[in-house]
Amino acid sequence: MVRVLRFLTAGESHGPGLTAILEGMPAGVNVSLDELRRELERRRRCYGRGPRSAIEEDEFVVTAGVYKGRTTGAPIAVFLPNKDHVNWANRDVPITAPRPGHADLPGALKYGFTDCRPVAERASARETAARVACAYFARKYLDVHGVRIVSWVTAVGGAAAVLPPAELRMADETTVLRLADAAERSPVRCPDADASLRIVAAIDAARAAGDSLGGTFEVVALGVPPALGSHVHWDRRLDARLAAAVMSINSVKAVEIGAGFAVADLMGSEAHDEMVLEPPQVDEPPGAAPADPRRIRRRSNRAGGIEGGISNGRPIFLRAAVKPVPTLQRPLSSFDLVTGQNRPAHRERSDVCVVGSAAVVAEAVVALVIADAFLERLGGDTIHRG
Ligand code: EPS
Repeated sequence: MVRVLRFLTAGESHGPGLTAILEGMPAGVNVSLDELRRELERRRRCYGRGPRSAIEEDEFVVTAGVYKGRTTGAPIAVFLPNKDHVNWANRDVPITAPRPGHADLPGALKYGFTDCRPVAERASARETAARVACAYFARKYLDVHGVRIVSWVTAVGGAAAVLPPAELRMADETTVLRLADAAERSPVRCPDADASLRIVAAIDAARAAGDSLGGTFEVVALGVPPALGSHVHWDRRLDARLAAAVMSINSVKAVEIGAGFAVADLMGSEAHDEMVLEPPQVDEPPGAAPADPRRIRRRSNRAGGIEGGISNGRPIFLRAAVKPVPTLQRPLSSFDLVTGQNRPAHRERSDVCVVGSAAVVAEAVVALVIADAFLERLGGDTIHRG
């Protein structure tokens, strides 16, 4: 289906830079370049990233769609130059031994390359900086509607955080905000301080061993009203759109919504979120709808805020799993596309763990999907009505 809010990104990891275009933003949303810089910084700074993150400062220029600090309704364009480009301009290192787990081999087979470099350059998670830039504008639009999207890391390489029960993380706003705040202070985006230390140690050990680590994270969107998305067609379902968006993040291999896989082991009576209609307020006008959403109370949120592909007014809760980065300093076995000989996979500078950054990118893509669903419902020339 045609989306109201669309975005495109272009650019290679070591090329001149990334270009992002966001089309469909309403006019009148206040934006700030400092806030956009901070959003990019949140993605970049997680412990476990490679030496590249010290080179790239994620400088950017907004070249269209913003006038005097407000969106104009026209496409927004952002260019993020790659600082490392100058260091790579004269370096042309082919990748002929594909890395297991990377796009190298399937990309080379698909496009008929024996050098996987063009595949690797575009498959690189550097591209996610452009998505975070687009999402900044979507988040500012969602701010107007009181929606807040947060994330935290739950485990890396088996080092798991001790967190409040999932039932609370899925449903209780105070718990969610407390975890989100704590994650912001952790070098690895983990709200459990003790687990943060264990994760840092695990990352150091993996780096020393020439290995890499994956993990899991959770994303919560607070303040999402009922009625976004739709049950009427598969591609309008909000859960399907969110799952696809999160699955599209480099290295993500699994996405759960609400209780996710755990529902498979539950009885129907345990899996769903019972509802109670509270009595009307005394000042409610006569004839108010019997199912006024403000009167509906749920005892739990195992549905993760979505039933039938439609938001139900409860927090939207997602969980995702990230695989370990496929570029290993102690490479796995592979073969050479040019010589046809078996040999270790290509090795080059890379990250050891990207779970924390992936969580920030997940916030971004969730914001883009929810903003799109809002605009679909409300229309979107301008945020100012009348
Ligand atoms: C990436 C490999 C690393 C990451 C890069 C994504 O870059 P390099 O190969 O230059 O060391 O740092 O991510 C970024 C530069 C970024 O901004 O996120 C990869 O192969 O996916």
